[in-house]
Amino acid sequence: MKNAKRLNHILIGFFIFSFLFPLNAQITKDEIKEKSMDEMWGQEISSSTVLLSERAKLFDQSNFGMFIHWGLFSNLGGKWKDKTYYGIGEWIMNPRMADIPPQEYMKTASSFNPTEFDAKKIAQLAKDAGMKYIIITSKHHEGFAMFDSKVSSFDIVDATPFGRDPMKELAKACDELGLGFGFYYSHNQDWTAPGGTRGPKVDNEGKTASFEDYFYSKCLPQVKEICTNYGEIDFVWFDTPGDMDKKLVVELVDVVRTLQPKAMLCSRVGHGLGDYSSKGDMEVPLLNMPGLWETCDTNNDSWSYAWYDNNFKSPKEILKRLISTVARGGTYLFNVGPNNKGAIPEIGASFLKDVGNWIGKYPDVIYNAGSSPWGFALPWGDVTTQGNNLYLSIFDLPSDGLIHLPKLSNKIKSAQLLTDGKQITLETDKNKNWTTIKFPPIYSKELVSVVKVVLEGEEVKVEKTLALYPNMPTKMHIDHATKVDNAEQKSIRWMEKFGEWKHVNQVSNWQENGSVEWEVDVKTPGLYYVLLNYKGNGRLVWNVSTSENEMIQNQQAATEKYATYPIGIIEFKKSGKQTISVSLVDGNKYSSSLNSITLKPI
Ligand code: FHN
Repeated sequence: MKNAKRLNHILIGFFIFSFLFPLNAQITKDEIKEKSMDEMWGQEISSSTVLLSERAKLFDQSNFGMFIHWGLFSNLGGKWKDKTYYGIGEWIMNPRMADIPPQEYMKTASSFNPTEFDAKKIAQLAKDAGMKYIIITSKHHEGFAMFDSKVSSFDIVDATPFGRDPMKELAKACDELGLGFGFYYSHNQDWTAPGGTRGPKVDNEGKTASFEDYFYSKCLPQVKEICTNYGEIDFVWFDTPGDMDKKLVVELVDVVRTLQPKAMLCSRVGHGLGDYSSKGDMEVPLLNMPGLWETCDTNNDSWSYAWYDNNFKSPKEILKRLISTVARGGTYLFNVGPNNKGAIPEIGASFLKDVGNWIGKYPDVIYNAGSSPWGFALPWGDVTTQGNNLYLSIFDLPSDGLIHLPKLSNKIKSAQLLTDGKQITLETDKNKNWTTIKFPPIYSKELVSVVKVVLEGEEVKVEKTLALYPNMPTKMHIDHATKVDNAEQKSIRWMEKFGEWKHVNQVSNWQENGSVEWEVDVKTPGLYYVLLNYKGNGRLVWNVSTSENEMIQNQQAATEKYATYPIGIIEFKKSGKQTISVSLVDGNKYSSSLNSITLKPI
């Protein structure tokens, strides 16, 4: 069903990154600081012919998969020579973390003995979590093969006391449980193979090694191995292509297409040769996106196991991010990191089981679900669809229990709260543009309550303008703005801890008369608090005005991190469509960066 909508978008280009990493250049530590890992992502896909194919089904319909980062880095767990390095654990050997020389790093394999690895248990966890497939690191940037590789002895069978091929065991366990299975493979970066990007520049004999040397002696043959020795696989997830030569990427893709015609390739293979687009790490977009795409996210802060990282996302947070990804039209690939013993940390595992229990009760919210007709999340939660049925997932129930659906033209046949196996019919009310569902005054123990709304009419008809809610704060991001004048709008991203990405759209570089405008449909006239979220320095004076010529102006502090500040109270005198605009009156015009405005009923 999502496919049908997607066919309207035959050519989809995600040309996001213009500066790519120079292949095989001599890299200094300073340059590494400059060339961040995001500059190596590849998000574009060139065609959507895959949309109708059988092989797209698993990805397109299941909407939820397990990602696993497991490697030699898991044995170190974020620690090197008694010192802890905070950030994504799989990058520990990088100069920005512990800066471990390749030869020294490779020796750590002799102490890697993950005796608690239990493929059946991991596959069962994915199944219990409601996930439909597993994608696991067969070789990450460190260059260590987590499978039995005949091409390199730097692999789990030859170089560790463990001596087993865990990928064989996991592929089999997935097959037995009816789960899809695929491999992550770092094709461009290889930090221990001579010639690999960011790897040694010379081989063991001191001879200069080119990228092609690495590619033909290790990368291509290993990809043949993972595509030959593990039965039918569903995915090959290449990562950080950087500016790899197209000819080489084409060769890799040919190998996968020949040996595993059913396997889907993510866009990070490079050169637009993937089947679906992979968003930036940990990025759940705010607006619906067409085409086949995925967001990969992790259950704590790091992708791989780090001893200190128990900042696990709660079951409710996971559900919110999963549902919102599906509501935007995407698929959610959620990562876990087994530890040095091969076991998945208990807290994260138990949270995933809670998620799975919830999905078991509300499968229609996730599987084969369509995106929200509103095109963005609503203040109380988000909406997914099955044909003409809306599934309202309520993350934050307003205190008056009224769930407002703005600008929905269809009449409602029925609205039912799905709870504890029972269906409770809810009262609904339609007043001009606003449909309201009355939530019963009962205590729901659900992480996220679900209301199924059956609509009249052939198709769902919604006008996609923003609305001002009378009973909840309405947060409007730059992504939702209808106009940006004389100021610069751009998407930015940064790492909180090393490798932990945050993404926002912001407006900065304010010129004379610079402003950002949002169009909102006001339900209830009255007074609303105005809060702005921004970063900058010193103190800033902001002006907020409406199309009814109401205006407030105030000064507030600014910090280098985004923070929310109250600006004052503004009045909406009439209901209906109005605009609200924000401008920077005084302060650093270049660096002051606005991210969102929130209007809160008093
Ligand atoms: O550098 C990797 C990182 O370690 C991790 O594997 C993520 C997962 O998407 N991919 C790269 C950075 O984007």
